[in-house]
Amino acid sequence: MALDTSWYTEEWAGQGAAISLKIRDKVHDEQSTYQRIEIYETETFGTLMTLDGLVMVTDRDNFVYHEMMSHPALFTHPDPRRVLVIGGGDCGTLHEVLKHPTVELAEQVELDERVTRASEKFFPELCESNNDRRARLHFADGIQWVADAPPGTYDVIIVDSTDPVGPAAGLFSETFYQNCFRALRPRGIVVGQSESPLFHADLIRSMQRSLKAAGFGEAATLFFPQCTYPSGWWSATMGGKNITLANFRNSDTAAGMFATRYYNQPIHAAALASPEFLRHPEK
Ligand code: AG3
Repeated sequence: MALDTSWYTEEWAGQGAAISLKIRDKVHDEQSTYQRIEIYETETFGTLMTLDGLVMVTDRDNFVYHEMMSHPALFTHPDPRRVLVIGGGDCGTLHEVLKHPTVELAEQVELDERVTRASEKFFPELCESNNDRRARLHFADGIQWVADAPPGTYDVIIVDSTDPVGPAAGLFSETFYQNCFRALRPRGIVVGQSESPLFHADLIRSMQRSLKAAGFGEAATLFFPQCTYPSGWWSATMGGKNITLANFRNSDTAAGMFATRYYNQPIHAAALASPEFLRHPEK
């Protein structure tokens, strides 16, 4: 299907703004049980996957998001061995998690198996580690998975979800965080993608409040650019169970245990700095 000279556009609901990417071709279009999965070849951002018309991943900029969803939490934990990824069906987060030599088990619980199958075909580099002996791919409801997990199962839980609407809404609730708290071992960390600081500051504030109400002693938000997501500015919010989120294994990150393209020790420290309007909720 040749669509030369066309543009893909995601309009940012209620913001009077949008992102457009020039596309060469549409290479996949499928309605799964849960959502519409579309894949395009773009002119300058490589392959693009959208779910229900919203940008999920492009070849060109996904490294920033996937590294920031994984490495800050994993380098804050003193010894992350068992990691759960909820959502993350493109497997990019799983790929970053498996770079950590301490990790013994990385389970991914994605609702829609079709997202992972499409990703295996169109984003092979994100799926490179799917056959790692430490990786387990499950296709199930992540909310139920965490509710059913025995207490103290995981060291780190990463919530790589879609926007907080539809099936993903429950992944931003206090009940879900209570279940995460229970499913984490002492010193455990939960981190979830928390949308745009510019467009969704209230969501970030409410996530921090819900994490604390669910028992997490500390909540901290990481800020980073993500040029193809709404506003181009994104965040991830962590909750720590008896652990200080401001400290991390500096020496390990600085030593460059493995290759990254965005994350490093100064980026980690800088990403924890909050803008004024989020430090003072009234602004
Ligand atoms: N997770 C974040 C998707 C949110 C994007 N929102 C939007 N385009 N409106 C994507 C999955 C990456 N592994």
